[in-house]
Order: sequence, then structure tokens, then C-alpha cells
Amino acid sequence: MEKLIITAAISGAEVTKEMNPAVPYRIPEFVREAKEAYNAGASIIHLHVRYDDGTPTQDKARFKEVMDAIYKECPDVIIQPSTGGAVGMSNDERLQPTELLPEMATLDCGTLNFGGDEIFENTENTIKYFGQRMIEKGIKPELEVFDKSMIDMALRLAKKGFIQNPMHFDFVMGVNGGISGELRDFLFLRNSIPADATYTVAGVGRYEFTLAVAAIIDGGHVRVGLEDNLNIARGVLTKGNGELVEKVVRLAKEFGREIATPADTRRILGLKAKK
Ligand code: KMH
Ligand code: ZN
Repeated sequence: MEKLIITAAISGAEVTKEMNPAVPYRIPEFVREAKEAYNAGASIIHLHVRYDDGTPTQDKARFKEVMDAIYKECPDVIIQPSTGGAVGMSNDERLQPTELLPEMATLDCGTLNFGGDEIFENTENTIKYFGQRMIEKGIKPELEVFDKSMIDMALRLAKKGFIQNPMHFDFVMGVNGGISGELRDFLFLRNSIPADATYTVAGVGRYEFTLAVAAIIDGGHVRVGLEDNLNIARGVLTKGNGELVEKVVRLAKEFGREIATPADTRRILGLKAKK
């Protein structure tokens, strides 16, 4: 079986320090969280950035500052900026980090309810626009799917040339408004992608580690991090992203899966190192 790629979603746009004090806002906090995740075995950092007061931003200059600071401590790590940003941001606002030519970035494949009155909007034309931009800039999209219909959308847009093969998916499971994190639904998603596609699974909240185990056994890949889950065990806040990654590494060892280095991850996903 291929080595296990671990992605750490270290920050997100919705979680706050009130929920878990380890959520990074300031640049040294981003570096601390990325470095601990990387040292524990993460080869990809999925990145949202904030201003010092915790406000989420897609500002290109802030992304550059945070990314440069992370690369200084973790020179070979793969940084995957979010183009989802936070609910309510415009398309061009969200796309700003693609101007920094990262190796990867997320590409969200559909609209969904996001709790309360929030709607995370990704129309078909938005997805085409983002897909086209990533092809032009040589950025590998991680296709974020929050439901099965979003896989179908990605497959249709790939046929039309807006997404290239082989595709790499991120099954984000357990969002209030998206597909649940039950094993039945995991199997539904993983059986719905092309044979040459790769996937990672991001279980939200209590689904984080059960779905990690499913992907470890299945030959898929795993995303963990404060963006998706704040606890190391039921009712116990995690110390931070490093501890969440350590737990995945332990689980992988139990099942005989080796952990991918950044070089392994570039080979598995066909990335061209930008640096
Ligand atoms: N913050 C969510 C609205 C992504 O990173 O591409 C969107 C999100 C997806 O987190
Ligand atoms: Zn994200």
C-alpha cells in the first residue's frame, strides 16, 4: 500500500481561541502549529490565515508573510492555501493566494449550508473560474467535496477541461449541511471517484479519527487539524495540531502504513516543487 499522506489543517476560518487556545492568529503561532504538525509527520499544511486579532483574511501579503515564516522552519513542507476562505468572501478575494503560485490549493466543488444562516457559496461558474485559474498557474487542486453531488460536479467539469486528471479529492465529512461522517457515507464517496484518483478524508469533530482509521485501512490519506476538530479524545481539548498528527501516526503504525515525507507526497500527487 502507498505511504500515508497526512495533511494538517492548522487554522481554519471559523474556529477561535475561545474554543481552543492553540488556534493560531499571530505569525509565530502559525509557525508553532505548522512546525509541530510537520515534526509529527504532516507533509501538507492546509492554510487559512488571520490577522493578529483573529479575523480571517485571504490577503495575499498576509499569506506570503505566514508562508515565508513557515518555510523558514519547515523548508520542504507543502503549503496548500485555502481558496475557500471564510463564508461571504468574494471569488477574487478568495483566489488571492493563488498569485503566490503554491504547489496546491483547495478547490471547493459545490454550495452548502454551513450552519445557522451561513451559506458557503460555490456556483458552477465559480468552480470553473477557480479550476481554470489553477490550470493556468500550474497549481494542483485538492477538490474539497462536502457531499456526493460535489464529486459528480468535479467529474463533469473535468470532462469539460476545467479540472485535470488524475484528480485528488478531500472528503470533508460531518459539516452541518454536508454529508455525515458515517462509514456508510465514506464508502459511498470513496467508491464514487475514478480509479486513478487519490483522496484524503477530513472528518469533522468526533468523526476525525474514525474516518482516519477508515482511510488508513483503505489506502487513502488523512487530514486532521484544529480547522476540523478541537479535541484529542471525547471531551478533551487537544494541545494543538502536533498532538492530532501524532495520534494519526500512531494509528497508521498499528495498521502498518508508513508515513509519507514531503518528497513522497510530491511523488504520489504528482506535484512540481515550486521552490
Ligand atoms: N472556511 C470554509 C467556509 C477550504 O478551505 O477550501 C471553507 C473551507 C474550505 O474551509
Ligand atoms: Zn479550509
